[in-house]
Amino acid sequence: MSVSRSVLCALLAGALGLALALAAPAQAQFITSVIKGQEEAATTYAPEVPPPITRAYNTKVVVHLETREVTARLSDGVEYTFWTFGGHVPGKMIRVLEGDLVEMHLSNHPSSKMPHNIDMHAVTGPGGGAASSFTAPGHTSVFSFQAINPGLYVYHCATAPVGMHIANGMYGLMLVEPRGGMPKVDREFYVMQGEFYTKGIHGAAGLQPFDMNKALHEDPDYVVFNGSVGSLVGDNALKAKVGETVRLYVGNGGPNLVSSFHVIGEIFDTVYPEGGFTLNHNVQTTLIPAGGAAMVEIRLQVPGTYILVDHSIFRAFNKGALGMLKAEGQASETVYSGKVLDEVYKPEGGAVQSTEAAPKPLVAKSKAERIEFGKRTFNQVCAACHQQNGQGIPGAFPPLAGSDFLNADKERAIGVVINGLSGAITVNGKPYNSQMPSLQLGDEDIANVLTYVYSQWGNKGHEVKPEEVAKHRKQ
Ligand code: HEC
Ligand SMILES: [Cu+2]
Repeated sequence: MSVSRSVLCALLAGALGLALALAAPAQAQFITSVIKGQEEAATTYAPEVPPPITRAYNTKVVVHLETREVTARLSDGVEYTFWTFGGHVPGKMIRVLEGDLVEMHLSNHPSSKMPHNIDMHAVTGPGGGAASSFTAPGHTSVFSFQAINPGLYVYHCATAPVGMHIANGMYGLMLVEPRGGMPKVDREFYVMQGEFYTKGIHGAAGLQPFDMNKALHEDPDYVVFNGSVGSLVGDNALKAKVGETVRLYVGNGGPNLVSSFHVIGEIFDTVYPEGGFTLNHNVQTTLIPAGGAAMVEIRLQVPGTYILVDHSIFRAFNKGALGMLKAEGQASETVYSGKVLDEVYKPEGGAVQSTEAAPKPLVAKSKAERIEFGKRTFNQVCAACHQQNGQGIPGAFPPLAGSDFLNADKERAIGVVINGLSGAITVNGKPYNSQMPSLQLGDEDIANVLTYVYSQWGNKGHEVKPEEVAKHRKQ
């Protein structure tokens, strides 16, 4: 009994050793691979995908990305100030080869109000590069990494408040192509989902500011592909021919929602779930997590218009997560016999009903209670930028702790929290020239949060009453 067991153990150990020996060389090969020469990365705006890499060696790939804050169309009649990598949402797609040395140059355009950085999920290293790429407006940061693991990876900004930078559109995809290349297909497209949280409801016209509260509640007004409603609809539809194979590189920037990615009228012949290389076949809908990606492949057999959706279906028909893939060519009546209608498809946008009721504010009965309620609001809303200890972040967010600016003028402080603040200011002798958004807080909340702030960190201890906030609004 004990003999046969030890024989079995020896056999197992031998088999394991053999497996390890077989696996080891391939691993070792690319990590220590020689880097030959240097080239500029091929990058593309969605829905274009950079061409397949045909090199049979590793090189240093130089990637230039520029962060820019731009006001552009979110939907018909609706504008939004996007924070972007490369001026568009999603950011430019980057394609490198497994084992390449990637040298990232991140430039923040001088017109930016905010510092930005980049967390690349393809990076093996702390913060995915974020710690090495914090970049003030008008500066460039450089860092490099080896693309060790093949796959499809999200990159995004990770500057505080991280959620706000992502919610404003700071994400894109990087493909680390496996050695030997991806299998050949006829067409490749780049599609990335993301949500937007606006002060007005879906369809409300004009320039819409970011709404922090809706973002906290994960309740977006817009869920879109490639940065705007209709970016892949009508004339902008993806186009292919019957008989062709199509691969979609699909990312999800979030910041909050998981996508149930589906193409109406098609079945994914192959899915690379989560952007890795365990293949799945014959899939109807694939989950793409926030901050994740997948490759899906379709062979087009029947002409017509196929609709890309997030199958959390109100998002598709009421919030914008709808695109089109048009296939032209010969009908195949065996595969599909019905009449195929190809007409302009009008999503229901604009007519969304809202029954949003304003939440009841916390009404404080004493100064102590006001401070207690204000602390909650501070931690939920203000701490993302000014930090929980009120110290702020040098060069980006001014301190509230011992702030001469705050303590000098209570009326002005009320105005800052009601309206937000932009332009050059000096706090405790240090210059700031950035932007605080209007946070859409009610009178009670503002009174509470400012009373809390004044009660902390050596500040002057003023109480701010809701009546004072209301009075200030009327001025
Ligand atoms: C998204 C980031 C952000 C959030 C959230 C935010 N602020 Fe600010 N705040 C800023 C920035 C940036 C400035 C400086 C603006 C400038 O340079 O003109 C600022 C300036 C201020 C100032 C004046 C300067 C000073 O240090 O005294 C006050 C007061 C202030 N904020 C209070 C608040 C309060 C209270 C909250 C929460 C209700 C809040 N802020 C939330 C970014 C933010
Ligand atoms: Cu950013």
